[in-house]
Amino acid sequence: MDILLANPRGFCAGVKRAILIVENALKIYKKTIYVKHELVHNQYVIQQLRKKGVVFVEKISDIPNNSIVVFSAHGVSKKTEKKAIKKQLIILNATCPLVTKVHKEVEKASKKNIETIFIGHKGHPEVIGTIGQYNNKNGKIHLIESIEDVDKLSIEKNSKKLNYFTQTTLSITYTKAIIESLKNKFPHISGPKKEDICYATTNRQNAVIKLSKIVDMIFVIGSKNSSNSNRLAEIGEETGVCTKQIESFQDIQVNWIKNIKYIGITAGASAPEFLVTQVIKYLQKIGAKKTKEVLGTEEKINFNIPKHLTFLSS
Ligand code: 2E4
Ligand code: SF4
Repeated sequence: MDILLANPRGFCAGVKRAILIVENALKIYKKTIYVKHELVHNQYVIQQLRKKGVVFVEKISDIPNNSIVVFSAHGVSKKTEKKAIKKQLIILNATCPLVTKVHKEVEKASKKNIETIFIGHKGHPEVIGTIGQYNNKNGKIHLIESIEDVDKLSIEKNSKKLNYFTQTTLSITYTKAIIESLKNKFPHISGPKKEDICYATTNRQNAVIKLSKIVDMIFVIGSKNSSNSNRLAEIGEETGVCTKQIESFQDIQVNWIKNIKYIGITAGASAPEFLVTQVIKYLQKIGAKKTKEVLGTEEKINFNIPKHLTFLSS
């Protein structure tokens, strides 16, 4: 058996930035750092930060007044931000800049009273945060998840203008199909030039598709609540190659890989590289021979962290 590694895989610029914000905040403030929601959707990242004293909460009301709060990479609604301000919390915003970009677009539509359609997964924190930028009693924002939802959509009859935006981690192919059906039903709808799906999501999905052409099985390393990891597993499966989503090497069952000659590995944007290394080591222990990277789009994107948190990082 040989191992083929998807490239790019694993941490994206938004995740690296979020983790650096929390790590530097720990060093600078030397106080408990509270994080609203899991900073990123990976249980190993969360475990490591917990060990360093970080406290994760789901509600702002669970944080003592005047404490330090970090907003997770998925972003928060205006309401949540207001609650944090009211409690006089010091806010460190680890929302990915590419999520913030969508927030600003939705906010603009809200201010202009433009009825808006948001494509995303119900209940996901990014979706709650982004929809929560639409703060207008006269306008409306509709959440849709599928083509069937487009069929069911009813828009105000006198709505001359209509916008759409999307979650950053959706499936490229399926989202294109939803947008096409939106455009068929509402020819006057307008949205971003490209969907709001980010560069990292796009590159990781393309890398899995490339991998699927040369392997007999794919491992996607990523937690079950990670939308972008779930999409990678779905896309792998859609190519017809048996795909297993795993948290770590411990989830691997030897009988899965009995007759496998080429095994592909990728990791979601929130999955640390040490989990990939562990899987490789485990597979080598049970007989894997060569390991090779399958190169896709090179990534050079890097996001700065807020200036007051930078002096520690070189
Ligand atoms: C924010 C936006 O959104 P997803 O569930 O994929 O988040 P995860 O934490 O797994 O990945 C990082 C991230 C954060 C992706 N997009
Ligand atoms: Fe930002 Fe994209 Fe990474 Fe999400 S997957 S944190 S939008 S770079």
